[in-house]
Amino acid sequence: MTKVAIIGSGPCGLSILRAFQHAEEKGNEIPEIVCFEKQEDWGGLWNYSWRTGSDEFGDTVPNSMYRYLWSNGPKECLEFADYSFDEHFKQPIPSFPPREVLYDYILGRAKKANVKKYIKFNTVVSNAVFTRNKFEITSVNKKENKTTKEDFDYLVVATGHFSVPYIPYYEGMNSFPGRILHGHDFRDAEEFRDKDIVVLGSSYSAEDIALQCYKYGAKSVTIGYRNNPMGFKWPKGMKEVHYLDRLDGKKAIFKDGHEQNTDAIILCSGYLHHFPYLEDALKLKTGNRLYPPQLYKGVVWQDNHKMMYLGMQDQFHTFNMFDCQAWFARDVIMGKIKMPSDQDIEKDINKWVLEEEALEDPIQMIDFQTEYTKDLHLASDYPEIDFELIRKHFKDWEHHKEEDIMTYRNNSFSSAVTGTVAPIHHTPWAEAMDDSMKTFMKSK
Ligand code: FAD
Ligand code: NA7
Repeated sequence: MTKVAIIGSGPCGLSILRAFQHAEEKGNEIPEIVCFEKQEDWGGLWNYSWRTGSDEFGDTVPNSMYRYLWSNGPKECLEFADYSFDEHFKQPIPSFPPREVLYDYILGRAKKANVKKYIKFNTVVSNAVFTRNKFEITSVNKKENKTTKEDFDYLVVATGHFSVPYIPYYEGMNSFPGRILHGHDFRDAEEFRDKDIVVLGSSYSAEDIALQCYKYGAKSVTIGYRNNPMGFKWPKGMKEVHYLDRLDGKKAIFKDGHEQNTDAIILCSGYLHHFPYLEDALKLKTGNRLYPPQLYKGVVWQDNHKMMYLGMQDQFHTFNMFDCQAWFARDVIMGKIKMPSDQDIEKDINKWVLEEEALEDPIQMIDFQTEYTKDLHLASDYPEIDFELIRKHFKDWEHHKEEDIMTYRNNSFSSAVTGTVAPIHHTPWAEAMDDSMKTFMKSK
């Protein structure tokens, strides 16, 4: 029987487990599946942990999410086509839920599909090579400290790419008298109450961590961008300046001459696509971009069609795009989708990469990733979902953020799966200090 190894049981790993179960539900015989998960539980980044650095077994902690994290896009843009928010929560809920609520939703589908039986928890893949036409996977059961080698016919890499921080160096860091951390290790904004902080970066982490610190009482928040400022209308107490030049004692000195005394520096300088367990011939080497090269349809490894990567793109679309990728990967593995010639694969990849490289602004990026997702959606039996409505929602969301970065999360969107219009949350985001599911679900 064909054997498939899946590495990771975050949203992407769970998508492909559900994809296989969906095929089985429809009467198809599915391959033998083993999903390796290094954490104790499933859900990937959404499975919050207070830990940073390494865990009790000496393994690196993958978690990058923090307390008080609320969805940074409308939930209607990421809804599963086969498992709506209405089905899960049995009542309409607002458009921007906190992490715990989305975690519950992700797990709801996985539980319904009964896919936990495929997952080996606390088991880290330490090596993967392709030899004798098989993937030889070495894994370590961390609890038992036991190493196992097993052969598989297919390999699906679903280990995410927001877990290994990129940490730049600036002059003066060694003698800085405060705390320096990367967003990956940021857990609780309360730590920075009444403090002056500097945040470096100009993407989603910089935006949200800066806002978190402001919301939970930081004295001042100074954001240093490298190339382009985010340019939002920041509230009083927050400002955006150009790039850090150096630190001098407590003083952060920026390229535009601006100086700011600071208690802490939070590096929101992005993450590395880091696959230390993969042999070189299988390893995707890319930065965070919307169309990493060498992946046919953003999924199948160009040099070995028995290997798939899920979720390796920079992300506007998330869960339902992961699903479209997972359904596609499943059908390649089950022989329902035939791979074209090497030449056609090369042509297809180049077409997307060239288009991606010409993108100039977020609106074009949203269009690009929507087209990509729609293209994949057509290729499989992933259920009906209105990606045109999702495209529109993403653009409205961008405009809401430009209008007011403090209030964009108070807006309501409609479901591309059920049509349900989200209620407005009982408390505006800027005043909602309690991110628990219990408080969020209260209607008043
Ligand atoms: P992950 O969620 O990272 O899961 C990967 C899994 O692989 C983990 O469980 C990990 O333990 C496991 N793993 C890794 N290496 C190994 C190994 N060698 N062996 C075994 N197991 C391994 N998306 C949204 O849609 N909305 C948001 O609001 C949002 N906020 C975000 C905030 C932050 C701070 C970050 C970092 C990301 C955010 N994202 C958000 C994007 C997020 O990447 C996706 O939602 C999603 O978690 C990606 O799923 P994944 O399965 O690809 O990766
Ligand atoms: P991103 O989106 O990959 O962005 C990385 C940011 O880091 C980006 O603004 C970069 O600036 C900046 N960067 C990179 N190197 C440096 C240095 N040396 N100094 C200062 N700034 C630097 O990662 P995020 O963590 O923001 O987002 C990842 C996910 O988390 C995302 O999906 C969200 O949903 C949450 P540049 O723009 O290149 O000038």
